[in-house]
Amino acid sequence: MERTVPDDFERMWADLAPVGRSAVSGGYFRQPFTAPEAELRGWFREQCAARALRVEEDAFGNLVGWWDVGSGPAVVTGSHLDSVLDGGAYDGPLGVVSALAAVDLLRARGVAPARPVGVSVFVEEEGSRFGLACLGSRLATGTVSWEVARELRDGDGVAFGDVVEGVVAGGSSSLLASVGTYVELHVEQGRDLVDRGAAVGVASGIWPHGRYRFEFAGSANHAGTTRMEDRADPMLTYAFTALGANKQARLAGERATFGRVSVTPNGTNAVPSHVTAWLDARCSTSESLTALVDGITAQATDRAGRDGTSLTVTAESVSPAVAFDAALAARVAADHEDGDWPVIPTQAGHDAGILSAAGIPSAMLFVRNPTGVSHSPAEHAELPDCLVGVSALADTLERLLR
Ligand code: HGY
Ligand code: MN
Ligand code: MN
Repeated sequence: MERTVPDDFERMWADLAPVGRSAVSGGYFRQPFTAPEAELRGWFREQCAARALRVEEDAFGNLVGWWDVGSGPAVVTGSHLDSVLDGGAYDGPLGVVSALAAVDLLRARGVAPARPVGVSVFVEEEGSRFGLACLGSRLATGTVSWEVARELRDGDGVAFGDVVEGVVAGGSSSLLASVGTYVELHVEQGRDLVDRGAAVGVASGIWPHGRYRFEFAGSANHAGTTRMEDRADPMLTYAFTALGANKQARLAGERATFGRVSVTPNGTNAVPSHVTAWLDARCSTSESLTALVDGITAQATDRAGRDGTSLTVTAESVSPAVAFDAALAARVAADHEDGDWPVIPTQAGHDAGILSAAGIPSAMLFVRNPTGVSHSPAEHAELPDCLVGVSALADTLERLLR
């Protein structure tokens, strides 16, 4: 039976729908090197085999399915298959499924690429298990070293190095050596395209952003017998800090979030001894990011002084602003039947940003998200928009492969 492109997209989407899905929330738990993620990687290999794409895996588990045609620098497109904890279906997989469907569409159009084409899957884009976002692409570009990455630990203390070495031998990567241009299609994580009435858009750049570990230390004590004035309660310092961060970000027109917290000993009837919380901060400029994090830290330190607690702040990762190749973005966005596609910035991090910063000309396509909700089970894109995205990606590849 001949498979049509919409059919293939829907079939692939249906293949992925149950993998790693929580029966409770309907969200996805697809952390790297867990069973659901392994199933997705197996599925990707099958899809490549069905299309006669040669699969190459690097030492870190990053995958590229190669369509070995033409010569010279390759055009690679793809995204990631891992999710945040209780994430949506689209963040990552939409880019991988669309890339496979776009290869089908190019072949159906009879396009003979002048250059090799690759479909990529990068590992641990979300940093939901080992803490560092875009870990696979950082390793593949040499942005982070194996020596640093192998020591990153998940919540159970398992080291990335041990997990990866269980899958493939750790080491270096030459996966991207032949890549001339990278294109990542992604569900939009805001409502810009909704507001503009456009099904697809092109990325101009990524806001600078970072993850910061705030460790508050106090004194454990009895919740009943310890007088309120005798406590050194790190929970209070943390609570004040979370409220202060929100207020400072709102006043500055920037973004600050405490979305993860760990309490020791985490007992109902004890004043805690330690609270560790992670700040995710994102700003329009590097200067404003530094100012915001400094401001939040100063306010928290002052409060710790008054609470009799102490605070240590560690920047776990800071990603500078990404300005995607403007000429490439313009080339991708211009002169379509429906006019020019909008070129818009994003506050979300992406592997394409890592590759761009590493000197690989990169572009991103966004597909409209009706509510803008992302990193949540409610994340969504309508099927007709997804199919417009596949066709937009195929058009983009055609332009780049000429
Ligand atoms: O967190 C982020 O911005 C991304 O989705 N990894
Ligand atoms: Mn994400
Ligand atoms: Mn993503």
